[in-house]
Amino acid sequence: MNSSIIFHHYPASPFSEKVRVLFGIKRIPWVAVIEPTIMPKPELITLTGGYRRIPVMQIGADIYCDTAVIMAELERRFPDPRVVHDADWMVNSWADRVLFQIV
Ligand SMILES: N[C@@H](CCC(=O)N[C@@H](CS)C(=O)NCC(=O)O)C(=O)O
Repeated sequence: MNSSIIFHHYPASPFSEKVRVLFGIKRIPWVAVIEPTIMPKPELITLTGGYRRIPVMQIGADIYCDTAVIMAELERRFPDPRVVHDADWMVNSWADRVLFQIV
């Protein structure tokens, strides 16, 4: 069965923007659930089992937390065109953890 992608995010989330851009480049259809920007997030927490951050991707009964996990799954399911290459993961991690904190 081909379940649709439900993307839990909010418009101003920079982490979500990475995934929204990937959806666009790969022309992947998705639907949105707009989540609160700050706690409380009772529905999200219930869905994820405690993970509170945005974005979260839902495909059927599968829940993907963290943009690196989300992007890897999108590359696996939608390999054409390939956007994230092996060497990009290191840059992505550095940008998320080091550069993001500084800027
Ligand atoms: N490592 C996570 C970071 C996600 C993240 O920090 N998202 C922000 C919004 S852009 C958030 O939910 N912050 C609220 C919080 O930390 O409680 C990812 O790559 O998805």
